[in-house]
Amino acid sequence: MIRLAIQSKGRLNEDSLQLLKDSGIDVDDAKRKFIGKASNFALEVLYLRDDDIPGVVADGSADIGIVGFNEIAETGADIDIVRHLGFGKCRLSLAVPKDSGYQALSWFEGKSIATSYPSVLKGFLLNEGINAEIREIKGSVEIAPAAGIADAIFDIVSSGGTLVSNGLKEVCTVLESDAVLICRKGLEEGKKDLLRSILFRFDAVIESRGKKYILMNLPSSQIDKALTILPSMRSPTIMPLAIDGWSSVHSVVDENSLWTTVEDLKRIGAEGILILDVDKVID
Ligand code: PRT
Ligand code: ZN
Repeated sequence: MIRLAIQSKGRLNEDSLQLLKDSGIDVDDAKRKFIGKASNFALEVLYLRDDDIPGVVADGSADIGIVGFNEIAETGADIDIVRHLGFGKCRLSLAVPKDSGYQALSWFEGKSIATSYPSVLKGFLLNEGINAEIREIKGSVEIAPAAGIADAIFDIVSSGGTLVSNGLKEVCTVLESDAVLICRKGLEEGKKDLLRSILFRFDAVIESRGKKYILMNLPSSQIDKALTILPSMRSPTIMPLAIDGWSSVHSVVDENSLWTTVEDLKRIGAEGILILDVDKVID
């Protein structure tokens, strides 16, 4: 049995549970429970506040955990980062009132900065040689300048909408973050096997995200051109059709470039283009 700590509620809860589900691990979404068990895998799930996850994994109360990289950076917990999971993307940034006349980092000299991430901020200021006062506050950091609590803030930003609606502008990104899978040091062999099995599944799910399977009919004379348009994990699969002079071409493409790829393929004579979801990718 291996014990995984995830956020009980909040921004990472749903995506963490979805990743387990997509990996074929069934756990009950026990919002009000503290501990749950997978019905088809030797896994226990601890539902915790995100702030507590690094410490609980470091002290061995849980073996592995899913938490924002920002929390690891702040707590400095003695754990191993096993994978960046690609969801919960955000950044820790400095922001100032939009009419502050900010031009360069030296603006912060002698100023006060409100944050829930004092440790990351302290490291950054030290590195930049800036003397500023750090005011630690737990929540609603973005109202600090308007409330006269601090001159600026250092906080999590995602879309940036919260900053704008509080009359602030982002001036410096200090740390990029996403959810990470963490592991305690010195995991026993049996648990390492379970972790390897979980990772194998997570990787297949993560690898498939943002990918589409595309298949089409193409005049065989155009295959050389198609090969320059289509990236694939190795190379596209090409099979002759029953009609002479035509081939069926299959490939995996990135969702971001899907439509430009389709347009390019149409231009060289592709027909009957099918686009399918990719469920898992196993290298
Ligand atoms: O209750 P618990 O302590 O577990 O949760 P929490 O309230 O401390 O954390 P929660 O659920 O808000 O966030 C959990 C994790 O999600 C964070 O540690 C980050 O790793 C990640 N994450 C991703 C974010 C955001 N995006 C985000 N936008 N965490 C917080 N925010 C805040 C941001 O500070 C701002 O105030 O959401 C607000 C909206 O952001 P904008 O820029 O989109 O407007
Ligand atoms: Zn928290």
